[in-house]
Amino acid sequence: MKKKIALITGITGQDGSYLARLLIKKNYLVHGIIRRSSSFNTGRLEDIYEDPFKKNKKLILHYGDLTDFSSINSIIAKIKPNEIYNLAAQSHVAVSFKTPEYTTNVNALGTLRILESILHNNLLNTKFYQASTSELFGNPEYKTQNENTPFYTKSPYGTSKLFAYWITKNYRESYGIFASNGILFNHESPFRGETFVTKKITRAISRIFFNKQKYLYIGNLNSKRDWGHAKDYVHFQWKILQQRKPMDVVISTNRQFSVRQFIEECCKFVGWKIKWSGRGLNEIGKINYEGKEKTIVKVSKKYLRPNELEALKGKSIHTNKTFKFKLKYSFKDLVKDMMEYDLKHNK
Ligand code: NAP
Ligand code: F7E
Repeated sequence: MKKKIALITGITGQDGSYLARLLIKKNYLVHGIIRRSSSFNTGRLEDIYEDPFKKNKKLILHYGDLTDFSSINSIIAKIKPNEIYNLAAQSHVAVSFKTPEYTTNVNALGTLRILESILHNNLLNTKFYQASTSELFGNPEYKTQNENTPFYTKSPYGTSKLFAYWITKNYRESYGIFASNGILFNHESPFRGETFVTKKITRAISRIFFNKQKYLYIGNLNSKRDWGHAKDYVHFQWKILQQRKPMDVVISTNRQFSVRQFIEECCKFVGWKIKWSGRGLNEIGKINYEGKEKTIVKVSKKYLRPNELEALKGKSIHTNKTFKFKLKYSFKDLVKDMMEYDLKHNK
């Protein structure tokens, strides 16, 4: 049987690397778009990376950039994918306040460029997945969020993804493209970028444990998120494109924890109990270390955002019901997986 062909934008990122593994396992021929960078950016793909001269490859990488229509269009025209997963993005919310125009170009116009390319090449049977986000929500009146919750974005990142959400829907309704939005809540893993809060914490606690770092400098300790595991969530990305009809769907764990609780859980993992004192920017976290109190967490205004999305909690009904896939990782399992990896790699 002919192999299905998938194209993943953002294949070098956290989700892209897990999704590529999953699709290879499912016998797809996977193509990925990578950006030119001054050093290798394929670190997350190491175990599936294949020599470009090898025959019968399962993974083929192409240079391209979401800000450059000609690169995107020529790749799509050449490989004619059955499924496109648009995971590429300037995905950091705090950074989007510093680079709003670039963030919009990649996340909003980049999505439009792919949809236009599908149309131009008359690939109306190609299925399209858009990596939408819980950052579309944000009105504190709604304590939990699902597909019916009104959007209220609070950052250039969120607003760029709002455009991408709607343009995906517009092209579905206008041209009949099988185009779906996966509205995914935060998902993490050992492969999470080092400047996102979970990875920053697991890495810092591991390094403090090995006396390689003194403090974890952190922003809003009270911010709450619904954290899942990326390995679980890429299954949904694939499942969403395997449905009979395109859809816009929320994926979440329906549980919520604060940044403070995440730190406490990581400390617990290495046998430390953290005690908090002070308030606001003066708040610190101490542990008992060889009979003495030792400060390991300090709050820094550097990590506060111009506009914060204080709390997110999903109310997904689809994970088990529609997709028949049970989440394998709980909050504790996620912390364990990330801490084990960082303790091993920071020793
Ligand atoms: P990530 O680790 O930051 O990966 C982003 C990917 O996009 C990387 O491969 C990056 O390449 C690539 N990229 C960035 N700018 C690009 C450009 N101009 N042209 C081509 N590629 C570009 O993000 P992630 O956590 O895997 O998330 C995947 C997608 O889901 C993103 O769209 C994100 O916004 C969205 N999302 C994520 C979450 C989450 O909690 N993780 C939740 C909801 C939605 P480099 O490796 O070269 O930087
Ligand atoms: O922040 C707070 C911060 O940067 C989580 C992206 O994948 O998920 C991600 O966006 C919370 C925020 O993720 C620090 O203020 C405190 O309230 O890990 P984060 P995010 O902003 O939720 C969504 C769903 C996406 O779509 C995005 O692509 O933690 N926080 N102190 C901090 N955050 C960071 N980064 N660093 C801190 O020191």
